[in-house]
Amino acid sequence: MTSTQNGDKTTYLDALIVGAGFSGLYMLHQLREAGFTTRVFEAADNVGGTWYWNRYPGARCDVESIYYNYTFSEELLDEWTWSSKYAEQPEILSYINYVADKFDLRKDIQFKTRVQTAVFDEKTNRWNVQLSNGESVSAQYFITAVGCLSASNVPKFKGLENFKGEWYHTGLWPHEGVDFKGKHVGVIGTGSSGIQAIPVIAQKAEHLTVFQRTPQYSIPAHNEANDPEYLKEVRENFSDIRRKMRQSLVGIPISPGEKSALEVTEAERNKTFEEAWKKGGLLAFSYAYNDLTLSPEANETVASFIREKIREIVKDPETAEKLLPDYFYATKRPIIDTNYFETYNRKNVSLIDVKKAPIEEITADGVKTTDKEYELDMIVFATGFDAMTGPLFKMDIRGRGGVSLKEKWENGAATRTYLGIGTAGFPNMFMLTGPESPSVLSNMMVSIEQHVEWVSDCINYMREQNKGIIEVDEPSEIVWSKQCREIADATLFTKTDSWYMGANIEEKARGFQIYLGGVGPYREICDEVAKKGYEGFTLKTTEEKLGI
Ligand code: NA7
Repeated sequence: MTSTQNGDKTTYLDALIVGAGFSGLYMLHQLREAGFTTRVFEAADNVGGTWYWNRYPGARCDVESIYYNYTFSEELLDEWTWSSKYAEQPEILSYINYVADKFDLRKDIQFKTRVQTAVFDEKTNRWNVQLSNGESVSAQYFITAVGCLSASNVPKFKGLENFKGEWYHTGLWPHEGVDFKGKHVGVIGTGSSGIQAIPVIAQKAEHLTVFQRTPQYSIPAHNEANDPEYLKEVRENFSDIRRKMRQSLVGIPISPGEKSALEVTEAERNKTFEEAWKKGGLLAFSYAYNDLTLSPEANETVASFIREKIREIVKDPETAEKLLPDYFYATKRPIIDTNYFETYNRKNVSLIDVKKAPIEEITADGVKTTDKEYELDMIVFATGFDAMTGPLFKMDIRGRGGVSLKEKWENGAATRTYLGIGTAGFPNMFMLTGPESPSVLSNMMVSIEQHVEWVSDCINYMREQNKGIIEVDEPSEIVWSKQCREIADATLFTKTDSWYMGANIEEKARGFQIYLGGVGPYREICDEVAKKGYEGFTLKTTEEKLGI
């Protein structure tokens, strides 16, 4: 469906999509169905996005599988069955491949091809895109479907190049797998990835040394096989479930408790928390009361309950003490695990506190902290991602006047978007689950479908109205970004150093770049904007000049 004009080997498209993860695939499907010439460019050699790269041992989704899939196709919903409550990475990747085949998406995806630069040409009102294979594309619409957690972060440790052993990052895991047998393995990092990988690696390695900077609250996932009767019930009621997911705060059809943690007795609270611990899952604790992420005192009730659980599970009191977190619960991504704290009762596992004795360098033989050197055959970096803006900044995206997105957003210090979808000065560019949308603080599948449908409706509307250019008005993004910050500042989220705040990347500016108002209210705002003819954007025909 692409065409080459004027013998210049440039491919002309209606829409270019970057990334073949969940958002890119659905965007392709929607636009292609509507008759737009569309192509996806993907760096990997297959579909999957984050689920293609994150193949580390124990990788699993922390949103229940029944809510973590596309909902746009009844047929697809009927055809697919998730085997367990929290799907493992290989099963999720099979699902994505199944979707790609079912909707015949691969023919419009170019793999092993990175988008390197994307420059808006003010004369043609099109995006000129350069690819890693030397090809050029001219597209009317430039759509980023790059995910929020795809730019992996290996901290700049001195001496890594001297390490004689093997090293890996959880987010760039080798496809052929890694053999831990007989090895002395070090894991640096105890976020979601580290906490999922550590129990699995511990069972295989000769010895595992965990280098922990910040101890984490983690609660049991209680993963189990999905009961066929339960799945049948879910299928029969899915329209209702989908409606509730869409109207909810985080894309999961559960509402937060209505009471404050401080208005009940300690005994009642402990009973509630005990039930939450038994139930497990992402929201069991944070939704137990309505003020756990708002009030420091309320937060401390849950924090101290989980600390007590850690003390009960971990037999060595010194190790238990090192594992006790002291930040506000849930202000870093809440973590659910399978036997994480229990793993520290194994004889072949040791825990090193690198906040107390920081890592000085990686040596030829292992990791050297200010205390001592640990000899290792292998290092696993579970050190996370340059989140939100990281994947966007990996491309050189330039809008009007040749200004790059990185310059406009001052390397993340002044990120400004309207609805997390567009930004002024970058006409016809749409960001799927971009900064300042609910994104990572929601069930990504709900947010992805909502963004994709909104963007495809918008592009269809443009065609119907004979418009060729859509651009965010600067005042709209000023108001939206301010609103995002105000909502976040009223919570405890901004009081903790986390990747939500950009605090995990040394040179990155701190700032909370997620819309916390909830996916239900957010959807209403986006729908209202569309209903009012895309209020807050300026729409023009390609012949008209856009305001400047
Ligand atoms: P995270 O959650 O960012 O975790 C990274 C971990 O690595 C975390 O424990 C960090 O400690 C640690 N880290 C990062 N840099 C260093 C250095 N320089 N030294 C020691 N330790 C370090 O990434 P994940 O991959 O686990 O999870 C990302 C998301 O994917 C997750 O939240 C889910 O949404 C899915 P810190 O806490 O910064 O002190």
